[in-house]
Amino acid sequence: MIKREIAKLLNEQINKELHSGYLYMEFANYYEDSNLQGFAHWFVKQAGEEYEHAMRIRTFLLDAGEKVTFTQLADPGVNFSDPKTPLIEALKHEQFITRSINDIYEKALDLKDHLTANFLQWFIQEQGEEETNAQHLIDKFELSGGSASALYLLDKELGRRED
Ligand code: OFO
Repeated sequence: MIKREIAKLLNEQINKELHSGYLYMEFANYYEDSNLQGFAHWFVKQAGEEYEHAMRIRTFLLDAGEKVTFTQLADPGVNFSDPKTPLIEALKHEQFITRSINDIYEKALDLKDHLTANFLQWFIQEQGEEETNAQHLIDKFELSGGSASALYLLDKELGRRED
């Protein structure tokens, strides 16, 4: 049994993960429109991961005998004027998700819900990796120094992301 309060937070976290995917697909739309198909591909892959995160929480809740409910996804509400901005927004978004996961983890520990706390360890690790990846994208973009040829090569590299 997991605590009711925790089940509610995990349901909300499903929505946040789905929203992350929705947001990243909008980033991909922007990059497609900017002829940066490699960047677009990278964010399509990331959106797929977000969907998997949502389903991982859904399965956990169902296995614990809890009801799962989805709510409406918010408009991504993004409007970019240059290709670096989505990368910065992605890092900020991952930091927001990390705080959200950490809050649920701390609440689970407060309520002695060790099953959920243990389940969330995977997400804590994953968030560390996602923040690192988001920072690396910014670093690589900055290394390109605005040069079209360097951006072209970075786009090619990002287009090779497999998972
Ligand atoms: Fe689900 O890890 Fe990103 O947001």
